[in-house]
Amino acid sequence: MSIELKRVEEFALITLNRPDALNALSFSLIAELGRHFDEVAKSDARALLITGAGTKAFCAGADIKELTGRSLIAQKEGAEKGQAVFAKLDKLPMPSVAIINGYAFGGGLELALACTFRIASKNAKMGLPEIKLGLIPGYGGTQRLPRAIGEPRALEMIMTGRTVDAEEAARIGLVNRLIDGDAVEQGIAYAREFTCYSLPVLGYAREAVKRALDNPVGEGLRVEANLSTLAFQTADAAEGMDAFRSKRKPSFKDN
Ligand code: CO8
Repeated sequence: MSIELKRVEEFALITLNRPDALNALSFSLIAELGRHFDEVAKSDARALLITGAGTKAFCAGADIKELTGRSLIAQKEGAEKGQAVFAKLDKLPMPSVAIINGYAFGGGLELALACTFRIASKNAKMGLPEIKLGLIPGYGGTQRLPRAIGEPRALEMIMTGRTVDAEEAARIGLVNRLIDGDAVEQGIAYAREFTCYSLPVLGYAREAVKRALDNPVGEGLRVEANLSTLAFQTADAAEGMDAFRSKRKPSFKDN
């Protein structure tokens, strides 16, 4: 039972590897995940891919067996720790992709929602079933799900706890794309569609779009003006525009 971090070509790959419990996240696994995110942040990986071991589950959520018999304070600290670990994904210098290769429930879907993108195999099933346990999501689901799919659909998923299959997830924008075949290979192919561009400029795009959902539009537009001006100052912008004028392929250097 562990979380594996390895390098696959130009990517960091995290595999949640606890198949006997459908890759459920115990508190110690969440802490381990946080340490791996810190390591990835320092690496030169062009994107982080996260998937689950086996073909049955991405992650079936928080480890339910650990959730009982805890004091109110411990419970709140547990939620805050999980939220802080998942929030590290936003701060990574590179984008992240959740490859949802089976069940993604509760904290598992919340982990996927914290990634920049989500792709899912056709057998994937997703939901926030906490309500069936007498709970509500605690690792960011109430905040990130409405941002991804809108308030009415998010409220329905959270208040009914119902399971959404892969096709519906793609239709409502819960996942970006459905994949077929080897999940990691598909994840790599998906990531290469954007990691061929300048990493810092991709970072400005992520930051600007993130602010769109957190700020009033006027403030968001100011952020966009500042970040797009920063993008203009990069050597990669000079290269991209020169390549266009010279009718050649740009060669971005991440600076
Ligand atoms: N936690 C612990 N063990 C789990 C979990 C889980 N979330 N999910 C599955 N397992 C275990 C099962 O207990 C079982 O173990 P065993 O063989 O020892 O009995 C094994 O994994 C296989 O599971 P099933 O036999 O149930 O497999 P099925 O294919 O029949 O069903 C399901 C798969 C539908 C995914 C089913 O396992 C299920 O409903 N799991 C629970 C899903 C769920 O409710 N997830 C939400 C958990 S709560 C949460 O994530 C809250 C996050 C915020 C918390 C903040 C707190 C601090």
